[in-house]
Amino acid sequence: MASDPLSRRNFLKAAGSMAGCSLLSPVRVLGQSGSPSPQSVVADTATPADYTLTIAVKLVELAPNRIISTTTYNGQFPGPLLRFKEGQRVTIDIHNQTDRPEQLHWHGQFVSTDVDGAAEEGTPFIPAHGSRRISFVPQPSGYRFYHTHVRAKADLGAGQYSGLVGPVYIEPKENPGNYDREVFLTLKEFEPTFSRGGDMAMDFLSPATVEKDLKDTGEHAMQASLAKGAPHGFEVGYGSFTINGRMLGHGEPIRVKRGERVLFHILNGSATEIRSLALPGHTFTIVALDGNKIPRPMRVPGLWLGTAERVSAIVEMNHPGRWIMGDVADDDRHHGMGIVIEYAGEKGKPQWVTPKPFHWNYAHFGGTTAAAEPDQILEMTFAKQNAAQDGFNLWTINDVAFSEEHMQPMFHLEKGKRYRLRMKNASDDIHPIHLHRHSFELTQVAGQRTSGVTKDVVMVGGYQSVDVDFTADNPGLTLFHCHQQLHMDFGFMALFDYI
Ligand SMILES: [Cu+2]
Repeated sequence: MASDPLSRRNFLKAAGSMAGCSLLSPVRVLGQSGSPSPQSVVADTATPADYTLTIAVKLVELAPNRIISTTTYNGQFPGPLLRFKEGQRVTIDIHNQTDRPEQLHWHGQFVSTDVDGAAEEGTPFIPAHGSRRISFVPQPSGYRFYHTHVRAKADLGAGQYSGLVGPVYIEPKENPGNYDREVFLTLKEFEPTFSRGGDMAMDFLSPATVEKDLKDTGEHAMQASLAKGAPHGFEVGYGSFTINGRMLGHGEPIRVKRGERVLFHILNGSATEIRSLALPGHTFTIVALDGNKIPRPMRVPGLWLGTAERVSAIVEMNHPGRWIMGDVADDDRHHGMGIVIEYAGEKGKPQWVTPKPFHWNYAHFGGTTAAAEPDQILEMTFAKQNAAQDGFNLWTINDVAFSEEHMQPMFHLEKGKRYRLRMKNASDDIHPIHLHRHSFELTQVAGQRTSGVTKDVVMVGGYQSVDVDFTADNPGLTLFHCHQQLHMDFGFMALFDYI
């Protein structure tokens, strides 16, 4: 959702120049030894860490004369691609040069609570102007990522509104890929502002089945709030849209050759938005979702990604030209959400062709066998209290809004058991739901049974229900939340513990 007509004009003006500026091109600072810090508790600082990540406010050039100030990892956006080897322990020094305590979350990995990067689970903060050395065994293999995990609330400079997002690839023990090369893309908006209500696409999920009781509950609550004179709760819009930190037309194009098979690893690094992506004249063969192989590769015309979701897809380059791979929302693409794909020897203005509307159905990627039955079903209902907290929507799970005062675990797990989370969404928003330190198997999506799709984020559509199953195999406090920053900051979290 683009927010600002002025910035749109600036973009159109800037779009005239196509110079590939390298002022702030990514700088590799990995593998450097971290400087010893008084706050490193367990660190043997005489031994260099394998990786160093430094959190600091820096300038990022999204386009010529579009230079923003934001918090980054190692002075770049996205943060450096970290390539780990499955099962091979890594040591990482994290330096925080900002004025606020930070958390660095290893999204999608099965790590312990002391390094996972969620204060709610008990991970220590990286103190302001301090450091922390951590160590863990990367797993499972595949496309993961790292990002900040602090609550931003009304502060649009904090949390994932900042540039604190970077990709991780954990090399599997054997490499099954049939492709010529890999390209990592991080989709991310900048220059956030608050508005009243949004216009995000909501009709792309399939099946479209809504549950009447959820709809009645949600609409009744909304009508009651508006009838009392409440405005719509705040939403966030953005002034600039980027892929790998560059607005469309201002980064290096992806240069390809006819016949090449390019494996794209695409991350939605947004704080709040759902993104789409299409490439005119080409299709995507999806091989993995959230870094986990799907039962069989599946060809689709375009992609939809909720906040924090990843898609790995092979594109066979068989349609020469200069093309825009971009968001299907014209406004967001015109504000920068796209990247140029350039075939060798091709010149001219990059072309965009609006695709036919396409839907996104997780069950299409599933297997044909039935999912295993769970030992226990845990029911959850998500609800919105419109504009209930200082004008922000307040979110509840089973009528409880999570807060510093209400952090007691809501669900209790026994190690080794298989649980089914039955998530019912009594709001009209789509929620990208995330479970820490575990992954889950999709077993029911809006009334359609499925199996075999393993993820760590799933979009639950408005007034829909989704079931996901997981095995409780990583003891310790485990955070469950909506990954939409405005939702997680205002109540949409719950904790699991192991009994
Ligand atoms: Cu949400």
